[in-house]
Amino acid sequence: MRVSDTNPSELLGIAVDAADQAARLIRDRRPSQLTIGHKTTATDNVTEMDLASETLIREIITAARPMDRIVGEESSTGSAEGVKTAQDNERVTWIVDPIDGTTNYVYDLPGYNISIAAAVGDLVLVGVVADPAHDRLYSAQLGSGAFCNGSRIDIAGHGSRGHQPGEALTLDRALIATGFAYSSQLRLRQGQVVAELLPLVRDIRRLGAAALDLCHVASGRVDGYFEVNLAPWDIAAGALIATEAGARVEPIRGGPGMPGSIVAATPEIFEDLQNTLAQLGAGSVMDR
Ligand code: LIP
Repeated sequence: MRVSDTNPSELLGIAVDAADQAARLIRDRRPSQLTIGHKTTATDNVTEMDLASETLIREIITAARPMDRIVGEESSTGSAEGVKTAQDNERVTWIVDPIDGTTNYVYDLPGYNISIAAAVGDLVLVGVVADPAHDRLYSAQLGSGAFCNGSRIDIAGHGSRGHQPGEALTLDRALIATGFAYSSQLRLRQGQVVAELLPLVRDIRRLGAAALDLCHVASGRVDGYFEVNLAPWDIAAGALIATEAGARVEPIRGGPGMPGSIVAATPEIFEDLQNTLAQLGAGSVMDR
């Protein structure tokens, strides 16, 4: 299948519908007592609402496009390898995180979200992230810009929310988001990197959901974001939204390719952040 054989607007419509319905489901039908299971570690949780959300999203996509492939975090094909195998050039592959930020969801904190992307081969054509706690729906189509609730988001236009118009943004004034893996060994090394970064920036945020961290870069709610050891469904949609909003998005220098590592930032501070992370060895924490 060639990218030109697809209709990205159709894919975007399906992704928006699925994300919107799943957002209502997990927000409005949250049981008073969740059933909490665990995956890679005792704190890597999955709830019945992760599963219900993925089932609903699959039904909506399959009803509209029965021939497409779907890889979801909670399904049997939900592994980074599964995504790679599915991502061939013959069909559209949907990359779904039915609840990104499950820990936030378990604790009833805002920041959980639904992330849906559609790709042909390695090329992500559309991305949608729904943030039910704030009634925000972020969306992007490759080459057509990024939007939040239908309004264009553009870093060059809105800049950073923490700075006056015209004021230069430097790394020491930048608010940087990051996230931590579930493995305690890796968290120790990630914490060491953050300890060294903290005095060099305005402050650090750990908001708990990679897809939304990328949307926050897109909308100027943070100035930059980095993380390692993510999965394709954590970043597929958000990386497109951030890029289409004018952010720079790359693997961390010296680290593995995306989704093994990612740094996203407003262009004003991107190089500085990337160089600083490289000096701190942020991309290679998995090798140490
Ligand atoms: C989570 C991310 C979070 C990251 C965690 C995890 P989940 O996804 O969005 O930001 O730090 O390691 O990958 O498990 O909630 O879907």
